[in-house]
Amino acid sequence: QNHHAWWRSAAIYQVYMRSFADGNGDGVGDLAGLRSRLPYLAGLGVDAIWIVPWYPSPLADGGYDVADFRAIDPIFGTLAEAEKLIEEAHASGIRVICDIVPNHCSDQHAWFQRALAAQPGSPERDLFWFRKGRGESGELPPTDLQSIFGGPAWTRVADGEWYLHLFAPEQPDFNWDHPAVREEFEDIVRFWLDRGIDGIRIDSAAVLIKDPLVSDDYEDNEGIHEIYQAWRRISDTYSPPRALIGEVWLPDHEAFARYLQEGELHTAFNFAFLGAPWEAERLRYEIDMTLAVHAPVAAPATWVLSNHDVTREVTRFGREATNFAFAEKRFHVPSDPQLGTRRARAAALLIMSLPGAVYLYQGEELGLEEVEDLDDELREDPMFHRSGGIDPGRDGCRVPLPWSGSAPPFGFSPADATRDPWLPQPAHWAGRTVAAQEGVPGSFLELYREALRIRRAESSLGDGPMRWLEAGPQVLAFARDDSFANVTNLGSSAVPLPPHREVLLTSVPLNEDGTLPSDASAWIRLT
Ligand code: ISL
Repeated sequence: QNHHAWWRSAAIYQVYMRSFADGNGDGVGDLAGLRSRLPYLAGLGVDAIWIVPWYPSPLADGGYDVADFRAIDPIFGTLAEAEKLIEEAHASGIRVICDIVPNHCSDQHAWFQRALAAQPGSPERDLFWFRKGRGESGELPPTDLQSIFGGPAWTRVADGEWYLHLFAPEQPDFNWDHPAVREEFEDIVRFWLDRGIDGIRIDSAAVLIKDPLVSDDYEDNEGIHEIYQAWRRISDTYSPPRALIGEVWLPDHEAFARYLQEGELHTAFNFAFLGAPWEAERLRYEIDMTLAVHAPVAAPATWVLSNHDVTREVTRFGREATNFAFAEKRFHVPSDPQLGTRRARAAALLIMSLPGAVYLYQGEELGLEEVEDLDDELREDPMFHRSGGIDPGRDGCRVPLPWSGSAPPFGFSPADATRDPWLPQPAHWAGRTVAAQEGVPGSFLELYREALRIRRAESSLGDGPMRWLEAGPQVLAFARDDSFANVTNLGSSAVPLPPHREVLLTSVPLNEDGTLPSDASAWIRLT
């Protein structure tokens, strides 16, 4: 590992392009919109953007159903525009990460269409997982495996065979035992690196290898590491070096760390804070565990408060009892937006001062909450549809961003737009727009901007050591070097700050007596 590589300390901003900015007025975010907002991102102070899949796709899973891995969906623009974006982002000092989805493709992908047209047992079908069903006439799926989005993981085709899909039926799984699949993806990796991409986010990275007839266990199987070792050999031939970032969602820490060993991925998302309640002891445990997992493989830790798959943190932290990004989606629990906002601000200062890289999800910097009252007819997520509506799905964190103005589309689309935003924005977002927060002291946006500015200026922030400081039971306090410390108070009463020379930034104003209020965080210069 290169100890000064940019991804070890970066603040990486996730762009959910459909909902970021709409340049052509069709109600869907696009490359033109993103390009026009690069000055905003540069002003925010992020080091890189990660763009979720931008490939041609029927959007059965928001673009994670890819029909062609070497092109751009016309709804977003063209390949030439993507290349322009990369160039312009680089000129603004922003690196670009694209999202590769190796586990599956769209059912509209040419390979799957050819497999459907071919005979059972044909080489075309061997690129996927086609199998005969059980029962007298094969009317039962080959196994009882359930898909991650709910319902059977097998779907039957016209000639009676079944194919495997760990996610939606529109997302057939590739057969990674087949050399043609491996070669194809190595070529796709080269294709994007050749276009100047600085890093690749690898979707569902741990589930590629499986033998569904033998076992229901598709996570972290034998042979998975060779795939990424081969990708690493490819990325190592590029200069400057490119980052391989895994979405490695595994409960077993040692198994997780194996993806980060020498010669494999550079870094992976740490989702520990997505499932952790707002509770000091638990967060301290997650922090210690995260650092302990990364240390032996010399990989940078990463911190994530939200992404396009989970309930937004303002809503999560506004719930007294839990902060379970997934469970609470199924069992609606009321949320106090004031409390959630306060805690989300403190959480932001916490993660931005911990060792390693941070991933920020668009809208997080505006303090947006989950939109929970979307009409069922508007919900697109297969998680909602496949669960029969029991799970509201992930649309509520994917609502188009409010940029300016007092009414929808809040500058998301141009004034002469022909369509409304693809998901409706709440009217009260008038107070959350970029324009409403820009330059307003104490706004959510200005807190993020100032935190990112200090993060860049302070050499002890980002990757590097930390040490815990003595603090009360509901308080997390740690120093990054002899001069910088963070104190986060998760308790219900105010606490004194340790001796300090200067207060650099606080999530809410300190009390008059200089103490740190409850649910607040402070960055201080130690004496
Ligand atoms: O398995 C899970 C929960 O039980 C999830 O963690 C799942 O593996 C993970 O969310 C994968 O997510 C990624 O791939 C999906 C896509 O829908 C998501 O948006 C993406 O982030 C399928 O491509």
